Amino acid sequence: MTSWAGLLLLSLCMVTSLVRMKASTVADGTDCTAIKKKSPYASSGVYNIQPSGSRKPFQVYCLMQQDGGWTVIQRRSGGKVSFERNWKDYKNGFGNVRYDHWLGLAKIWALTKNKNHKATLRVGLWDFEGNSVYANYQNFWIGSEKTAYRLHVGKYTGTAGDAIRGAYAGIDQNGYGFTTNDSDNDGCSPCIFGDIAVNSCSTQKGGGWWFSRCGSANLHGIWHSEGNNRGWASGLHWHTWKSPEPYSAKRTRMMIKIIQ
Ligand SMILES: [Ca+2]
Repeated sequence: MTSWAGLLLLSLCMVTSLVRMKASTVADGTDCTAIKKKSPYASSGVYNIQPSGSRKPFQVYCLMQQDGGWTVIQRRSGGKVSFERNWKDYKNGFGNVRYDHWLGLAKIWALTKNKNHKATLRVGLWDFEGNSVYANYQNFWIGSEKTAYRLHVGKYTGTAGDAIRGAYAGIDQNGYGFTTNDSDNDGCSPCIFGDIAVNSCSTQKGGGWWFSRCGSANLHGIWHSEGNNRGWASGLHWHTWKSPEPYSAKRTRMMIKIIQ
C-alpha cells in the first residue's frame, strides 16, 4: 500500500516537473509590448519572451502601463546585487528580473535588432529626496557583439536631461561600444581630467557601460546609501540631472517599448 502511494506521488511529481519545463520553454510573446497588445488586461510581472533575434525564450519583467507594455532591461534599488562584473556577465545578464538586475547585452541586442520596428528606451531615475525624472530615447538599438554592443539612441525627450549625449562636448556616448573591466572600449588611453589621468572608465566609474571618455551617464557604478551618496566617482550617475557634485541615485530603471 505504502509503495503504491509512493509510486503515485513520484509519477505526480514527474508530470508536474514536465509541465513546468514546458511552461518555461514556451514564450508568451516576442516582448512585453506585444503581450500587452494581445492581452490588454495583462498585469505587470514576469513573462517568458522570445524576440525574433533570440534562439530560445527568456524571462523578463514586464511593466504593463496605460501607454503599453514595457520590457525592463535594468533595475537598481540597493546594494545587494553588485554591478562590478566582467564582459561575460554583462553579456548574459545577472540578478533577479523581479528585483535588481541587468537583462544582458545579448538579450537587449535580440530585442532591438529587428529593423522593421523601433524601440523607445525609457530611463527612470529616483533620488533620496522623493523626486523622480525620466529620459526617453526614440529609436534605441544596440549593435551585435562584434561592435561591442555599440549604443544607438535617437531623439531625446524628458526631464532628466540628455546625459547619454553628455553635459558638455566630446563625451557623447551615442555610437560607443560597451566597456567592462575586462573589455576596454572607452576611448581613454588615457583621458586627462584636470590633473587626473584615467585609462579605464570602468575602473574609475564602476561597472560596465557605454563609456565615451567616461561621459555623463553611468547607472552601473557602486550603489550608495542615503546620506553617503554624494561625491563618489563610482555611483549611479546622470550628470545632466544632478551636477556638478556627483550624486548617486536611489533607484534606476531602464525599459523599452516596441513601436511598430
Ligand atoms: Ca581605456
